[in-house]
This record gives sequence, structure tokens and C-alpha cells, in this order.
Amino acid sequence: VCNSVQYDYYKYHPMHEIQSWMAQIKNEHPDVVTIMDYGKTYEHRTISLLKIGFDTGEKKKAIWMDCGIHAREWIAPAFCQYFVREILNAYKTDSKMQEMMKNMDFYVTPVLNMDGYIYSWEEERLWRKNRSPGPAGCACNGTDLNRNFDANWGTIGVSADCCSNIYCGSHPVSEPEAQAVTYFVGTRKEDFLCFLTIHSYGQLLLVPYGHPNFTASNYNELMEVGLAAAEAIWKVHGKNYTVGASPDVLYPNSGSSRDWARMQGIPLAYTFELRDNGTFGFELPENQIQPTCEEAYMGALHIITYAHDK
Ligand code: ING
Ligand code: ZN
Repeated sequence: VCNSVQYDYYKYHPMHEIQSWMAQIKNEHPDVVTIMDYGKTYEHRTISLLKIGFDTGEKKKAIWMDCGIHAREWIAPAFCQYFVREILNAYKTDSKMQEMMKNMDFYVTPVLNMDGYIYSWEEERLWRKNRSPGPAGCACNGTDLNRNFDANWGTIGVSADCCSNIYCGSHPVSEPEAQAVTYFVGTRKEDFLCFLTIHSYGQLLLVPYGHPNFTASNYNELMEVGLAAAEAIWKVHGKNYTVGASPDVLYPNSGSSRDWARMQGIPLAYTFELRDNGTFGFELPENQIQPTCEEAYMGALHIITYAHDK
């Protein structure tokens, strides 16, 4: 048998390799994986996700996971790829994963901010935002996509200065990458049990809302499930993840995709902030990819299993 080349999950990969990896995953698992294109970046790249689940002919529930909304957080796309490999390995032997893939589809976007990710590889390692130009008269590029969603947009923890790393854009959902998620998830919002958006760094599990004046109606549930997920993470390599709403844990913000998803009625919306705590920050060494992914997988799996069984 002619086996495809082994993909190294414990290295960071440039965008074009991640795209060939997606095609390879689909070719290796044609029965459970499809690729869906659901938008364009500012620079006209096609934003794609992997849809993973058994085609049962029934209407299914869904899980959302996106990685790489911020360009420099390279461990996030690495995690999405690891997550996909793990669930595709698990279902062959694990009856629980089999059951979940019958009842739910996993929608995984390995790199949402593709333009920014490429820019971070080729021009400026610590680039965060997308690559769209600022308003007329502004010399800087880029909007913070995690301040651009229609969730108390522009009210707190943002900047109106287009040179800022937390520039929220000219209006809610002004950016094509935010539009893509808003449209895809918004038109299927009843299907989604869970919305996981993956960032680094800080070792946090953040729950809605980023705005201090609002509390999610299921805040207690979000905290209980988040704390149990943090415990599952801790059990793998002893890393502590802090759970809470961002105003309580760090600082408030508005316009995040997680808050938007919760406002759409998706009950279990979390931001993962993966390793580390600041020693290496965004430039997490490759020898930490494996342990970071192993522990985060157990955390994500806890939330997803809870969402499924509920
Ligand atoms: N952090 C997220 C950000 O958009 C966040 C989430 C918001 C954390 C507010 C803490 C407080 O800023 C990163 N690392 O992108
Ligand atoms: Zn981030």
C-alpha cells in the first residue's frame, strides 16, 4: 500500500502545509471528513473547515472549534490539527467517540486568520490582527478579529486607533473573516451545542462575558464544566489553567467571537488560552507542542462530552 507521508504534528507548519494537510485528512477519511469553504479573507484566500462526523442522514448537533484567529498564536493551529488527528484515531476503537460522531458533527477551522498567519511566518512573527487596511488616513493595517464581532462591539477593552493591536474595526463585523464565522455559525446556531475558540497564551479557560456588566444566564454551568475541564487538563501534565470570565481573570473586552456565540444562544462557549504563562509566550518552543496538545485535548474533550451527554 502506498501510504502518505507522515505529518509532523509536533512542529509548526506554514499555511500551505496546513492546507495540504487538510486535503490529506479528507482523502484518508472520505467516509467521515468533508472540507467546507465558508468565506474569504481580506487578501481573498478561501477560509475552510473540516467537517467531521458520520453521515447518518439525520439532522445532527454540532461542535465548533476555531484556531488561529490571532496570527502569532501558533500553538492554536497546531492544536486544531492534533485535535482532528485524535478524534479520527479515537472513533475506530472508542465507542464513546463513535457515538459522538454519530450524533454530532465537528466543525474545525485550523487557521481562521490566514492572511495574518502567513504575515506572521513571512514578515513579522508577533503580528496579531488580520491584514485589512485601516480607515482612510490611517497608516496601519489590521483589525483585531476578536474585537470585531457583534457583541457589545466597541464598548470596552478595545481601541479605536487603527494602529492598536486591539483595534475593533470601523463597525461591528466589518472584517471578512468575522463575517465568515458570523454567517456560518449564525445560520446554524440551533445546531451548535458548543463553541470553542483557541488562543494562546496564559493557561486560561474563559467563559462569557468579556463585558463586566453582563453575566451569562448559565454562568454557574459554564464555571462548573470549565473547572472540571481544567482538572482534566491538570491531570495530564500538572499544568494549572485558571477558569473565569475575562474581567475577573485578566481584563474586560468586547466584540469577541465567544461572547457573540453565547449571545446567539450557544450554551457552552469557551476561549482556551493554551500554554504557557509568559516564559516563551507566543513563541512556545516546538518541544512543548505535544504536551500542550495532550492536556488541552482532555480539556476540550471534557466540555464536548458534557455538551453531548447533556
Ligand atoms: N487573548 C484574548 C484576546 O482577545 C482575552 C482573550 C480577552 C483574554 C480578555 C483575556 C482578557 O485578547 C488573547 N491572547 O488573544
Ligand atoms: Zn488570541
